[in-house]
Amino acid sequence: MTGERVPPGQKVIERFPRLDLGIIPKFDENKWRLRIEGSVENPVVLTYKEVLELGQTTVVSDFHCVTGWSRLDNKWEGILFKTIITLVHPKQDVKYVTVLSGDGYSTSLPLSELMGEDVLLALSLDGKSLTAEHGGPLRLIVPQKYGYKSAKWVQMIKFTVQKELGYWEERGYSDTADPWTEDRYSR
Ligand SMILES: Nc1nc2c(c(=O)[nH]1)N[C@H]1C(S)=C(S)[C@@H](COP(=O)(O)O)O[C@H]1N2
Ligand SMILES: [Mo]
Repeated sequence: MTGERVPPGQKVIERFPRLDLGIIPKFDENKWRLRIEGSVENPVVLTYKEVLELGQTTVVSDFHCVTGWSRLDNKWEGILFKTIITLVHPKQDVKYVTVLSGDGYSTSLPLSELMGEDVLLALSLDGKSLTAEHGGPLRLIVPQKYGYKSAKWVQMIKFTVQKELGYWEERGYSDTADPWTEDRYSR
């Protein structure tokens, strides 16, 4: 497997497919809020404007959906997840983060796996603001995991001590979701 660009069982596609539950939350720039709460010293509620002011980074990464397609070299622009840590100061015993979306979707990850330099709260893709179909205005991007960890339409980020299973993880998909070991289903 050394040197392989694409994980086992994946097929590279050019166009970016859309995959979700079929509900696209309405985005009203004035009413939209990002809530960051849970076991933190300093919970915050940010407006869209405040999110734009957090400072942005560009990361080029590959995206692997558990259903078998991969899209390579996606140029995401957004806020490094790490930045959120300095904003809210998670308490000492925090181990996980649950991300909740406007369509009722959720996913969760160990805090340690969100600290990578390629984990973003993305605002744009390939030079354009994220379209509603792809999770605009704000989505999570975790390139090292199957796509179902990359929650679209993020509205709340919750720091937790105990693991909370996400939408697909509750329905039999792997909670660790590592594309390189074809870690697709929970065992
Ligand atoms: N809010 C939300 N995020 C979601 C999903 C969803 O149904 N709702 N589907 C996930 C899955 S399974 C994949 S593969 C990617 C697809 O992202 P795309 O529609 O931008 O291609 O979004 C993920 N994030
Ligand atoms: Mo997916």
